[in-house]
Amino acid sequence: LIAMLVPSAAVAAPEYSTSEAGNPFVDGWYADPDTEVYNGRYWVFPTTSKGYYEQTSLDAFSSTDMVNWTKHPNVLNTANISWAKYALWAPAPVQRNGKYYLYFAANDIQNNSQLGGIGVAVADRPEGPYKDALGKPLISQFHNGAQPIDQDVFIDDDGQAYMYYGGWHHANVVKLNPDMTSLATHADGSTYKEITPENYTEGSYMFKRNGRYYLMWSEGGWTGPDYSVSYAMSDSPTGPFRKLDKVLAQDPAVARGSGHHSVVNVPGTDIWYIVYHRRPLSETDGNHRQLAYDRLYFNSDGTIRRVAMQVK
Ligand code: FUB
Repeated sequence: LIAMLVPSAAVAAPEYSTSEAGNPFVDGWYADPDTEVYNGRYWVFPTTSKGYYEQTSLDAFSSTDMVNWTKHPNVLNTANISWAKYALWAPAPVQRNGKYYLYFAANDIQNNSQLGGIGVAVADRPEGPYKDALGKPLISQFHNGAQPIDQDVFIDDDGQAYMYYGGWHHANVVKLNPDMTSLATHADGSTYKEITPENYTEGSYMFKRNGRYYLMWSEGGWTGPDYSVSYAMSDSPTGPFRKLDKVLAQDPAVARGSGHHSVVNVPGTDIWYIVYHRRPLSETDGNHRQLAYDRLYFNSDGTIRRVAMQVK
């Protein structure tokens, strides 16, 4: 794995945190990794996978070579979010105008009838400290059946920012204003546009390659072995999105429950990785999830090849 993922003159360091920084590439139970490259450094922001009442803080990890990782503990904590009493999860980082934004889900409006949903925190540096920008959620209600969780923020080449999100088998796309903390409307005047593809469960993710938009999402139940990732392609960031294939799934020889991923491109190359969580074969606890990544390969027509999960 290491040989594949160091495309240029990355220097191997004498120590690796986890078995030569293969999979899992960091220690500990983590899930839902979202990735960004900030100033030549790879950043991963995952859920601290502990269980609903204990997931009260988020850690981040950074690396210049995706081999040697530095842990940045407690970049965001519910103690600093007035409306977030319980779980904090599925962070989504993005940079704009010199500010670093971290979108997160907090509380569970479905099960606890409490204020919750998708919030946004902002910092001057990738490692934080991140501060709640609004003092309330950005989205706190179900719209089109979508639970306000599992967001991903994507900024298109024309500068328009979109947020893809949704649990409970429904996905929406909303436009963000340039301030990144308020919602804009679509051309038809609506705010929440449903884009739910076939078999969608949660974990939406958007990226662009060669002018084509790729919507990806997780299927199945996240506590089960068959959690997996599928994708669609479109010429527009708002779809329509038709499922093309399942590209990441359990492998009884490697791991189960592989899903809730993100995609990272090595800048200046056509090298791509899928960064995701998976459950070791020896584990059945839903929260025993670890961070892994593997190469993401494309066919000449732009379609994605199925991922071969590496043991390490
Ligand atoms: O980590 C909590 C939940 O697990 C996420 O919201 C889902 O996407 C699943 O990965």
